[in-house]
Amino acid sequence: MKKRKVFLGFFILLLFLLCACGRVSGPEEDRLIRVGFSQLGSESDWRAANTKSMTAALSEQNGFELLFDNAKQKQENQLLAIRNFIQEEVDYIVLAPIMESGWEDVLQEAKEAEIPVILVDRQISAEDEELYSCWVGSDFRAEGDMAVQWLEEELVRSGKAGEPLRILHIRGTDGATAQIGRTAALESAVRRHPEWEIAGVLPGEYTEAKSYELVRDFLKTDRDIDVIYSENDNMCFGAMRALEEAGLSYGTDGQIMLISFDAAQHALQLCLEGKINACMECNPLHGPRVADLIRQMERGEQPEKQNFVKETLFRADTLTEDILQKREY
Ligand code: GYE
Repeated sequence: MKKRKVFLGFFILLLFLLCACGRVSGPEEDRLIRVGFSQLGSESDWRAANTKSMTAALSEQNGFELLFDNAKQKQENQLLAIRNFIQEEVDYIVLAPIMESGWEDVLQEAKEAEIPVILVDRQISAEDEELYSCWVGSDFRAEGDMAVQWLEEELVRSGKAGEPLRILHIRGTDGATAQIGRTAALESAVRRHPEWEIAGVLPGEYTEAKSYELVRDFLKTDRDIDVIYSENDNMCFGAMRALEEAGLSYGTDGQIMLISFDAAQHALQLCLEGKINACMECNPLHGPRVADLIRQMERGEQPEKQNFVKETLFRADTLTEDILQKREY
């Protein structure tokens, strides 16, 4: 009897010790990776899809603790957010930079705090490549080139190649990589085509409201437009509203051709209906890609510095309900 009690006591002690040991190694294994994400704003459908993808991928369930900050389209808010993440001693900083310039100081601070920085979506212009670990996003120049190529082909198809063409250009936020690339593609095409003319350049800041106001005012003095090149879907929606109010028709059956970027759900639906002639895809689903980059770095691997996603152009004349149904955003 006594022997049995001693044995039981010993067994309980052993169990206790095992549990205690388990507890020492437990939190290390289950530790969540702390990520501070500075999102630049919530200006567009693209951005909403991007935020959704990022927050879903960097969830607790997937092993992350996410500190999220929406900078409301202001760089100073992003600088504040990053400094806050450094204070919080996060494991990684993810930055969707509103524009390319102005990041050197704050990223130097992150570097000194030994916090790796991952850029997502747009890029930065800093000469020191060591200021960030890697970047994932789109090739915006290639997007612009594809859109312009569609226009060239469309003009050939409709027998209008070589005729004068007036283009209204609605630009995204100045200095953003997406703006720089898409604008450069159009400007280079205009240089190739002496018969093409930029009728006006409107700084739409990627929002529907701003674009609507600018196009509405523009049309008061100039209605002789053949094409609208809108650097995102939401600005295209704003332009459509202004055109309707001005009594101008657009789309496949109208007098003005519309080219849009992003190709999010609503824009694609309008493209299917023939209201937008061509939608250039810009993929916002970077969440799983960023999570993957972090996991690679956690394993001690150095991911590729630049990671481009593949994209395609949708045309009103070839888009189908079936394609639309299969889209994720
Ligand atoms: O095209 C636009 C958004 O940087 C790719 O930003 C992104 C752009 C996108 O506001 O809708």
